[in-house]
Amino acid sequence: MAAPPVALLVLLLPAVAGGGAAPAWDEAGYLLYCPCMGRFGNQAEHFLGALAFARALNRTLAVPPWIEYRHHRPPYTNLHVPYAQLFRLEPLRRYHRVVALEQFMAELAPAHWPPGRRVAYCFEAAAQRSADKATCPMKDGNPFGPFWDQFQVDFDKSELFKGISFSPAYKDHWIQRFPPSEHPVLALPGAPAQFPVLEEHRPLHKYMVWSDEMVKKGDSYIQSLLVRPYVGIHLRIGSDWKNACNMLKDGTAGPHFMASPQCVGYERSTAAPLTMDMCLPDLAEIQRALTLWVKKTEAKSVYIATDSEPYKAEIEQFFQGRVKVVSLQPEVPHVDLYILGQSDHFIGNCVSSFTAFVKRERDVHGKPSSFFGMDHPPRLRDEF
Ligand SMILES: Nc1nc2c(ncn2[C@@H]2O[C@H](COP(=O)(O)OP(=O)(O)OP(=O)(O)O)[C@@H](O)[C@H]2O)c(=O)[nH]1
Ligand SMILES: *[C@@H]1O[C@H](CO)[C@@H](O)[C@H](O)[C@H]1NC(C)=O
Repeated sequence: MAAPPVALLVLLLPAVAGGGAAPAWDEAGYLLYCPCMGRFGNQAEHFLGALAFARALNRTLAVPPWIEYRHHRPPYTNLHVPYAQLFRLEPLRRYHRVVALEQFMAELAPAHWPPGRRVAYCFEAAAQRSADKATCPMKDGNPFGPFWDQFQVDFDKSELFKGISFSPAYKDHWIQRFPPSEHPVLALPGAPAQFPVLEEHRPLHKYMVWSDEMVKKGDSYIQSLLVRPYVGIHLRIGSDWKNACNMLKDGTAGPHFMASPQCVGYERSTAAPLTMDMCLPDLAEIQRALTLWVKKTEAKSVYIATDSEPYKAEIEQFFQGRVKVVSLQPEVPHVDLYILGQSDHFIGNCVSSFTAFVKRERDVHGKPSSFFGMDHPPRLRDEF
């Protein structure tokens, strides 16, 4: 290939290097946080809450990378995966102003949030654990330390608060307590959000749009492996999950346990009971639900996503070879999420936030879902 003229190179280079000039500084301030709780499903729920909180405070959200715990295979450490590798940033801007944390650090922090002026904000109760009882635990332990270290961030000072929560109802308190003129960058040790995601924030999932790369990868798997219509199932049945579900046995957990409001309902007083079949479906329940939905949808194939064994042979046996059964067990869990999201019917695990991601995505697109142990979940506030 002939070398491009120098003039063209000059025009192209800044664009290739990541968007040209630094974005303008937002006088309304920024919100930074570490997605330091849980794995992908948990981080995604926190992300939606944080997005809503940033908008309530009218601060630009610095969108953090996802934290992936890769301790059993290379690189044997935490990976920080830029948001834009999995999802597009642009659709988020239809809801609120965002900047990737990587871009914030590279292009805005040097002038506006330099070392020496980095303030941490946390609950008084969180600072109680520190030696002087007044320092926010921003970098204590994993994943907190490595998260900020990837950007060479140390905190110089702490601002403590109490008596307020991240609920949208406290928005005016936050603005009065920390006006952006004096507190331009609000950096928090964790997400300013609840887990599980509030019902009113579920619709924000529509702004989480898969990146072109993910769509391409996911669609090519669907085309080459599956025959439509297909039923997607999420088998969350690994040993850590078995232990968690055992807490249901003594009845102390109640109907709200991890992501379960998505199927039992958000209102505690009217919540449906949470059964063992919902948390840890056995082979009999998997057969029952799958046979029902394969028949109803006249499915030609079944896709199994799992954290453990896929029971492929057993499931093939249910249908005596009349249905194609596929389990990819991909390197990255997002491929499973994508394929489940695109299925003609989805059967999930009510307690799992991994399932919850798929359920929300399908709800905002009007696609049908059910759960093991519950064939007809109630409608949630997703259609605004
Ligand atoms: N590839 C793949 N990974 C899964 C599947 N189910 C669970 N995992 C892995 O296990 C993790 C579970 O953590 P979360 O995503 O936070 O979801 P959760 O089911 O609520 O589980 P906890 O966080 O352990 O309570 C996922 O992020 C995946 O890494 C699956 O079907 N396929
Ligand atoms: C919110 O922030 C934007 C961007 O800085 C600003 O233009 C707008 O006036 C702010 N809105 C309110 C209500 O303060």
